[in-house]
Amino acid sequence: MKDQNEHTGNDHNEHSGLSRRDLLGGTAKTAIVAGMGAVALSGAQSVQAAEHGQAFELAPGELDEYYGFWSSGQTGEVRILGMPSMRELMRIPVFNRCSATGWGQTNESKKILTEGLLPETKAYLAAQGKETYDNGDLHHPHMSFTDGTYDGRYLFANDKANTRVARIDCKTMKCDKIIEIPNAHDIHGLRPQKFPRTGYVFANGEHEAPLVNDGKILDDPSQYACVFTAIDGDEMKVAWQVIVSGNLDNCDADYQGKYAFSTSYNSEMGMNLAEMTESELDHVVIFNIKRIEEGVAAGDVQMLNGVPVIDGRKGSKYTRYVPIPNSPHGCNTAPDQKHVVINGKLSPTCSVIDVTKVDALFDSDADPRSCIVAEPELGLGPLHTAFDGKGDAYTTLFLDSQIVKWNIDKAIRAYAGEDVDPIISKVDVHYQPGHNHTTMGETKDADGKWLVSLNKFSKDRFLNVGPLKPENEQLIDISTDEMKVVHDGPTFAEPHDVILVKASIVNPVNVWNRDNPMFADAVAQAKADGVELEDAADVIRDGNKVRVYMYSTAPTFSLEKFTVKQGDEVTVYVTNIDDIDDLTHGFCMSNFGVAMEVAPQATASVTFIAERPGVHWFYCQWFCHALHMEMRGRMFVEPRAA
Ligand code: RUQ
Ligand code: CUA
Repeated sequence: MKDQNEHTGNDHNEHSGLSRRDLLGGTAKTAIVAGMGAVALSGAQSVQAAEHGQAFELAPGELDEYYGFWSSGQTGEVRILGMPSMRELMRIPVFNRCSATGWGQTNESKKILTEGLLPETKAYLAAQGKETYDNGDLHHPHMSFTDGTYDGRYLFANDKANTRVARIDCKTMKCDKIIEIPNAHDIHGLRPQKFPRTGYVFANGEHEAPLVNDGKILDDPSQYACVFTAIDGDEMKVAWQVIVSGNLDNCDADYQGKYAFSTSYNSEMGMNLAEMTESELDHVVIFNIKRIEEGVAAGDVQMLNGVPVIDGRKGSKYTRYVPIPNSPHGCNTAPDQKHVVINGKLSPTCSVIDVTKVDALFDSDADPRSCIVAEPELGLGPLHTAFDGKGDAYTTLFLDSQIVKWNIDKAIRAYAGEDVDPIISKVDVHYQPGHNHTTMGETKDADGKWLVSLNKFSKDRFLNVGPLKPENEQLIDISTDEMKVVHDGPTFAEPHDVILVKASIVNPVNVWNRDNPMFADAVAQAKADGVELEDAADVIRDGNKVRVYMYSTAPTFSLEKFTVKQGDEVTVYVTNIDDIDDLTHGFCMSNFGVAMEVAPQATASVTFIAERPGVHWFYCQWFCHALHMEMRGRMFVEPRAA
């Protein structure tokens, strides 16, 4: 780890000599100029910025050019930001519990949160008096692909905390499926297949554990395994799994539909820090998708928890292990459809795999390292790499708090012995970047306009809000060789990863389609009860179960009161018959801990035990009308006979 400072000092930094405040001043001017055109210029620097910079601030009412789909790490949700303005547009609850929408409480969301859980997980949760988990750790949101670019159908995301994978329907921007992955532990890296389409969603189990984890093995790591999973993204079912040597961190797929790649930072299968970082080399596992499919079809599997599992450990015909310097992390396929960049983390290098050289690893006994065509030294702590579609790569340097821009072709020539420097420029970010992402950067349509750096620390960058600081995501103009940080965006835990998708690809609906499977159970129950949901004002008693059906239309509920008995299990179904854009109602049963969103043309339902006698107001909790306060009604709970 000698010469790392060669490129990490100020020699590549255009801003050297300026303080952070000076930089901010310049940034603010750039923003004003970019937003207003060439008026009110206040110095040479601003003129230049106006000529060369791209506008990122939008005037009121203007729409963004891209959707940004953000993960939120341990918050467990997905956030939608407009890009490049970086205005937060929406939050999509996924693995978390949401007070506003009732996610985790409505019957519709509970079905999604529980139906994909394994039987032993349900039993564990039942012992806690719970039906599902309340937390998740959502790292990697990625959109479905067709022919190497985003297709606007779905977003997929992992839950590292509780080993789940979720899908979001991009028509409604709601989570529509969650499955728990058997045999694996703590899903981390997740990527959809890019070609011919998604297809498979690849998911890495990060933490190794005994393959049959029944409490008989602790201190025999030779019986520990990590499992790679291919999920059928259309069905949201596990298609097959592969046991690997070492652990699994991040992954990506190629543009040919032949291979998937996963980094392993613990090839040693160490159980503590010293053991995990012991060897000089870890590896990338390359999965041969066709061979694995053939192996599964031929029955070369063991069935574990109903899933065909292939043995892909070292020496197997299904995988290859490419040695990579100590503890690689990010794994990013370039839009040139040919190169995969493996980020060094503990090594100051990135290793570039040429996918056209991978066939030889499987078809002959070629040296696994023969697919590596470049290994540029970039700086300290390379974690993730983004691309501009013009042959350049942008790698986050966690320890240096910088982004380094480098040229893939030059790195390949330097590796071959030519005297060229692949590094184009570096820019300081604030501070300690993890992921970064460019506009359309993980597709073949990368357009090289914007880069977002997701920084784990903000330190002194914002007003102090106490010991827990926000994180900081920065917008960087990459339309010229000199990268320019143009905006700081503080966020709550944790802006882990993001994708930036051209707005024209994403076409959500404005109101729910009444056929949406989200509330199909409610529709079926109403039918069985002889109730017309869109015209309902009914109370159906079924033993001690009571089903209350009402519709909402601003500013009234169709029932102004209803009566139940103490101890009844009450389910309230609300159908919002308003079909105007943006006319969401809510249903909140006060002092019952019950609240939910009911968007236009949706049905939502919630179940509770009416254990409190007396009069209880329910009210609309979404400001919908001038008479929104008046949008309320009463539930009367008759006391149990003494
Ligand atoms: S990993 S900071 Cu969870 Cu995305 Cu690299
Ligand atoms: Cu309906 Cu407020």
